[in-house]
Amino acid sequence: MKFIIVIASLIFSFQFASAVSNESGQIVELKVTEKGFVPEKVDVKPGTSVVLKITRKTDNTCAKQIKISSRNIKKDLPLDKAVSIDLGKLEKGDITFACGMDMMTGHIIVQ
Ligand SMILES: [Cu+2]
Repeated sequence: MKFIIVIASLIFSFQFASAVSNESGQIVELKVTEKGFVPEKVDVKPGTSVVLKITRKTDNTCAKQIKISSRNIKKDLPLDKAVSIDLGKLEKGDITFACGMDMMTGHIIVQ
């Protein structure tokens, strides 16, 4: 329920961003396929509020969890069901995400 409100308010702020404020937000969609996390690299601008939306599309993967060590986040990824992770406003740097065993990784590059 909380995620729905977050997403709804993000969509709302997108639509009115230019008129009301210069706050920027972005929903980053990731998929888990046989190749791993797709896309493997995501570029965002510093100061952007990011919500990750991850959908696992295959059972043929070890990435049935996503782990973001720098944020102490570990979440199960059910098949074909989008999981949202609100990362808040991102500062310059590199956020690494991985499967539960750190075998498959990807990056959010903030620059
Ligand atoms: Cu793994």
